[in-house]
Amino acid sequence: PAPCPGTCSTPLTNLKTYYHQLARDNPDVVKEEVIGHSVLGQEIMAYKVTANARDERDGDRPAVLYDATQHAREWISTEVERRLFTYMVANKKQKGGADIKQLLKKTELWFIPVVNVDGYDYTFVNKGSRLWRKNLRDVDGGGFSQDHDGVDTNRNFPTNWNYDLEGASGDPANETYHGAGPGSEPEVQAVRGLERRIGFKFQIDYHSFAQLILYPEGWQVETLASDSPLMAALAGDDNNPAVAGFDPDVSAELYTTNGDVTDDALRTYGIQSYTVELDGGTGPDIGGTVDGPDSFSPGGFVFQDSEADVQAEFQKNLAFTLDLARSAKDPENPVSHLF
Ligand code: 0X9
Ligand code: ZN
Repeated sequence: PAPCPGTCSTPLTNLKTYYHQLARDNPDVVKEEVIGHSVLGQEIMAYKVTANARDERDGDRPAVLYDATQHAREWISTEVERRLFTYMVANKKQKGGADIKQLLKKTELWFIPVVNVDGYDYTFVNKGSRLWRKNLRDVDGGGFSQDHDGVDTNRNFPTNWNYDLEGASGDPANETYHGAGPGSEPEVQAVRGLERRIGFKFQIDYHSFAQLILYPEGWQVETLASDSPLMAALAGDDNNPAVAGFDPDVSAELYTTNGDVTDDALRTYGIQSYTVELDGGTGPDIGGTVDGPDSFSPGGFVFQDSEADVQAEFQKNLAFTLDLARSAKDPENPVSHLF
């Protein structure tokens, strides 16, 4: 199928409208921003949630970045991110319990709902594009084709880009094609531009579907031991993980990848950056696909079939999200629901 971002599908437009309306209705705590444009020229959005969002200068308070959907097909990451954002805004006045009111006075929470906007759009075109992962870069200039185009943005970050091509590829046909050069992709530049400008204390980059909490480094097998006891402590251990049922680990333990966002964020900007691999669910695919879900089995990238399941995935992840937000003001003395 041919890509037709911005015209052939509505989910991205609907998502944008959803975030925009919450921003418009809550100008006290939300500021909306365009942080860059995709390969096909679509806007990449970010939302800052903090007290007096529009008067406070960006980055004046300790900040945390939550971003989602580098990989187009990982729809659960988009939906969990949406609910995290909604939760923070909806509870802006809450003093008891999680005390979001106080949290927003002390910290800035930033959300990038969809890093790979073109790719996300593309997964809604039809069955043949539902499992697309990369961006929509026309690598060979001959018109976009699934066979030999697209860059995996999570292999395109400059830190250790092309180091040994472990878990990354120089072949445009490959699912993990790393791009023409370090940071060549505009989606990557948009994320890095925000990282550089704000200087986040923590980051979560949401993916699916391995149920993991991963932390740097992940670029070579020799880095199997983390040099960040703080990140490890916040992630928890196998018996007591920060997200129930997930395995915390150094990311090289999963597999090495040259040029992922977390290694780059830590090494370039000192951001303690996690990959959280959500549970992709096991139910039938509910579509958004033009042809419908009949006899179509996208395996672990299935989108949960009920709002209750998506809500449960969000609920399960909320505590860790809040841990990082609460720890941002003094990372040396982290706050965790685990200890
Ligand atoms: O491969 C990825 O980019 C992530 N997994 S996914 O299945 N969502 O594609 C994990 C990246 C974690 N980083 C390292 N293992 N270095
Ligand atoms: Zn992913």
